[in-house]
Amino acid sequence: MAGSADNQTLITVAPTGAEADKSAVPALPVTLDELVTTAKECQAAGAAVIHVHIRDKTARPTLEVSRLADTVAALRDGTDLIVQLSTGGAVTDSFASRLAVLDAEPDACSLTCGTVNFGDHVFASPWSFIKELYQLTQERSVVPEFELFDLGQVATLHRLLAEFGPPAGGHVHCDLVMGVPGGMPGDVATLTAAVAALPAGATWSATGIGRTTLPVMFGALGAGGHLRVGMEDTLSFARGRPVAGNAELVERAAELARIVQRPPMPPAGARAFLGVPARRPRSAPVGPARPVSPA
Ligand code: KMH
Ligand code: ZN
Repeated sequence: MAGSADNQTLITVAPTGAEADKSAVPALPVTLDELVTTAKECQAAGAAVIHVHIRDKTARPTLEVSRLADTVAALRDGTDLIVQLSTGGAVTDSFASRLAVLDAEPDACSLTCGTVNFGDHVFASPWSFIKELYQLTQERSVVPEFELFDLGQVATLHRLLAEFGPPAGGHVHCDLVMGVPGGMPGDVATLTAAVAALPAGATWSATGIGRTTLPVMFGALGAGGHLRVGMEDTLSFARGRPVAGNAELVERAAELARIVQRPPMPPAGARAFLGVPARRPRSAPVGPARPVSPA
C-alpha cells in the first residue's frame, strides 16, 4: 500500500551517545540547545525517532532525572520526534540509575537484552536487571526498543516475551547494534542470522558501529529493515572525513531509503508503527523507580 509503514523506512538518530568526548569531537551535541537544534535538523532530514543520551555541564554523560525530564520536554516542544531515552547510559552507570530513567517519562526507551564486552569495558545487563526494567516499561507504558548486541541476546528477548508477555504498545521492535568490539560483527551474514532468529512479527532496525556503518546500512535496506544512524555509532562520514553533524548521516540514510523505494517514515506514522501512545503532558514528579542492587 503506497505510503504505508510497509514500504517506508523508520530512521532513528542517535546523536550523542555516552562515549565520544566533546573536546575531541566538537560537532557532538552535548548541551540542550545543541541537542534540540540537531533534533530539528534530523527531523527535517527524515528521522522519526531520537535515541537520547545526555551530558552534564562538563559534557560528561549523566542520567540525572531532572535533566532528562527537561530534555524530554524540550524535544517535545521543538520537534515531533519520538523521544527514546537510553537506559544503557554509560558503562559506569548503576542499574538503579538506569531504571530511574523512566521517571523522566519518555515516549520510549532502549532495553538491552544482555551483557556484552564493550571495547575494553563491560556493558552489563544481567537477566535480573532486564526483567526489572521490562516490567517497569509495562507499568509505565513506555515503549521499549530491544537493543541486541549479540545473537545470545535474541534468545534472552524470546525468554523475556515468553515470561512477561508483550511490551507496552503491543509491538516488538528491535535494534541490531552491530560491530561493537565484543559484540556481533557488522556484516551481512551476521545480520541475516540475527534477523532470522527474531520473534515472529518483530520489526527491526540495524546500526553498524564505526567502519561497519555502511555494510550494515546497505544490508539492512536490502533485507527490508529499518535504520539507526548518528554520532553515537560513527564519527566518520567517509574514510578520513569526520562527521560534520548528525543531519548529514540522516540525509544519507534517507537518500538510500528513497533509492530502495522505501522513503523515510514520518514521526506520526512511526508512532502508529511502534505503538507509541499520543504525547502525555508532563506530569508531577513520580517517585523513584523500584530500588535494585547497585551495579
Ligand atoms: N553507551 C553504551 C554503554 C543504550 O543506549 O541503550 C550503551 C548504550 C545502549 O548506548
Ligand atoms: Zn545508546
